[in-house]
Amino acid sequence: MNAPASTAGQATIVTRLTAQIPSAIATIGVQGPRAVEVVLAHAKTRAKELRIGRIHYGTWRWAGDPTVSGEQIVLCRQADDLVELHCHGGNAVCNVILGDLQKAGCALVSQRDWPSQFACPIARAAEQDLIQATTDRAAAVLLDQLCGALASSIEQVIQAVESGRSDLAESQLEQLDRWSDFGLHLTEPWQVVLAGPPNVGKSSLVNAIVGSLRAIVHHEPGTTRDWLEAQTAVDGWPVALNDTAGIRSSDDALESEGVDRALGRVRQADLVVLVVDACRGWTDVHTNLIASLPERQLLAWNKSDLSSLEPDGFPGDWKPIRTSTVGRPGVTDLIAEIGSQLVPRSPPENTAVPFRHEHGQAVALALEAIKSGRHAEAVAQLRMLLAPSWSGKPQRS
Ligand SMILES: Nc1nc2c(ncn2[C@@H]2O[C@H](COP(=O)(O)OP(=O)(O)OP(=O)(O)O)[C@@H](O)[C@H]2O)c(=O)[nH]1
Ligand SMILES: [Mg+2]
Repeated sequence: MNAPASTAGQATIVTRLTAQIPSAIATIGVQGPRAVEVVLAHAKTRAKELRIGRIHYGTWRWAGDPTVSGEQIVLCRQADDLVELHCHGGNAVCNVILGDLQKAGCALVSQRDWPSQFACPIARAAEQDLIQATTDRAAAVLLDQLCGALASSIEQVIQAVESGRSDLAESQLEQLDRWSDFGLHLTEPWQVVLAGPPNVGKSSLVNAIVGSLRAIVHHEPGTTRDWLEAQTAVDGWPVALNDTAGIRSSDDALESEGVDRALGRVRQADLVVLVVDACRGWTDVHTNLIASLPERQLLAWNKSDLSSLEPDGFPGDWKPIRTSTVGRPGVTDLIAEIGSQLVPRSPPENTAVPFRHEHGQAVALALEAIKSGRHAEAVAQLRMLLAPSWSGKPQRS
């Protein structure tokens, strides 16, 4: 029978504090009146008690079979009612330990519901997003927000409005607004899509950029059927590279579905790399694709090892990048160009960056209000971002 979740009316809660992805090490937090008791019921350590601030090495005995030699763990009691448990970071290991703690009566909560030491909702959000950050550069920007860059900038805007300096407030808000799109991509990678006719080398380029044989490459046109996403980093920023089916009309229902999906990816992309086979040159497929391209677009003149002809025959003012996946010439240039299109200017240290939809939305609404002279409304929008009880939804008045 499960033990009661609390001896004092308060639940003992458990969560995985590190990202929910396979990693070398994971940290599990247990907090509440029974935290020490439930951990010690499974943890085998030399110590008879867990002293606050001391590190204890031990093993975790599985509830399923206590005779199986357990998982190595490190325990650290942070407070009377808070224990951190460090273990190997595979999902299977974490899930077993979390399951054992639930069976012992702990309530499993999400990271969002884990008590934070920060009262400011912006710092709390940054703390949560920092856990999910997949690159050092994204983490550094989120750490700046955790340390108060965005919150203090919002306070400055409020001060400027309240002291009658609405011009200053407007320019500060415009400055913040410029980083809103960038900020969203710190945890939601930029979507880069490679598109073009069959056999031009889209899958080969994806593999060359990510540095592994992620996508199937074959000399037969029509190899890639569904789209495929590969997570990577470009210039230190998180990017999802999307390989797509070669675009052509086909009687094959499966291939047509793949083409429709490819066009869907193109329409949703942050940046599209249009791929041309240097031996075949620009085609009608490329011309037809132009109307669906987002603002950010690049032209890869691929298989340049097979043709020495200068790129030609395309409309507009494209600046094609000659690439070859044989020996990779040009691939480095393509990666650099993707990086500079996505993030033309990196934020200097301590830049205030709205990093959640609700931040960007509140900044945009406050800017709109300031521009129309509705100063009180602008202040209300911004104050909501700083209110400890804020639910995360800006209100339009
Ligand atoms: N010589 C040369 N061959 C290339 C290059 N890039 C791709 N290839 C070859 O071209 C063929 C097609 O490559 P893929 O990467 O499968 O082309 P794709 O555009 O993904 O093709 P679909 O999936 O059919 O749309 C394969 O035989 C590749 O080895 C290149 O830069 N140079
Ligand atoms: Mg392919």
